[in-house]
Amino acid sequence: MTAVVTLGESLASFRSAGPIGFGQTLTPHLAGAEANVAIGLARLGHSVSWVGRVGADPFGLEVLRTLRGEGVDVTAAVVDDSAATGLMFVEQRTADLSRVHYVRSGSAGSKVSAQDLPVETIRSASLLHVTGITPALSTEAAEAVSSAVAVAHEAGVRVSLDVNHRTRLWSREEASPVLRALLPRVWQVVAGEDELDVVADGSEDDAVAALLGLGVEQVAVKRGAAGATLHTREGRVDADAVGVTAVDTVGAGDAFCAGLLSAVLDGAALPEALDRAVLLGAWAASTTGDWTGLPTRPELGELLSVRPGETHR
Ligand code: KDG
Repeated sequence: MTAVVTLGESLASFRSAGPIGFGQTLTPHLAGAEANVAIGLARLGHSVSWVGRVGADPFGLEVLRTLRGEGVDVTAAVVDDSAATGLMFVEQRTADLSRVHYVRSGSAGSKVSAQDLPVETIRSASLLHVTGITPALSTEAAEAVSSAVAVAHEAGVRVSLDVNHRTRLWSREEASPVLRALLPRVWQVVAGEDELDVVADGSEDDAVAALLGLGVEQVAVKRGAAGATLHTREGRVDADAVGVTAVDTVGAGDAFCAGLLSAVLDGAALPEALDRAVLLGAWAASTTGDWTGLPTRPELGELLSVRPGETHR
């Protein structure tokens, strides 16, 4: 039985080692916030299904092959021969500045619709995980998310929403009403401290109080190298970030979600759940690629005892 269902767009991402230019090398990878979370969960031994559309092109087939290879169920995924798989380019402009360029308008992934949902799989899952990226892609994609959330909520399945505000896809003003409409059916909100205002107003305490007042049960706030906080009606739990050498922070937020959801599935207490979330974030930030360096279950704790430059023999 599938423990977690996630819904979104998976893309082919092309990464540069420096400024993008003709004659430079780009390395292809699988990207997409929901796919990253799915792989993080699968590596920790959880059963997870990814739902979405890819184009009938080499990138779409490679997306499905990679997800399958990582142990993610893609039986509900649709290969759409009327549109291309979405692309993104991650340009390492300087050592400290990465820029994302999307070629995804009208992509197969943006055409995901409520008709694509594996309703019975969602109803029998423990969790549904969605992000604020998918509703930005198209009206049909926004309806697919809202319908999946309704199906899950009605069946008593906990809904996790990562705000994941992508300014290159939509403004705060556009995102706010769409994501806020989902909140009464959402069990967990995950947000960076700079994007909490997309879903609630005021200071962090005010925003959290408003979310809990709507029926949200837990709110995770990510602060990058400054750690994270998990708020519930019982109060707050804080965790420091795990001290690592950050080489690539893209995907760290998705890894954080995977860690949190994994701990929830294991029935862990809140402090342990938050610790696992920041630990997974550290694995992602200290390895290259959105998800390539994420740990298997036996590797999970290894990062906690590592000193810079260490070799385990
Ligand atoms: O969270 C990492 C994502 O940004 C990346 O994999 C692609 O989903 C993505 C997006 O839309 O930015």
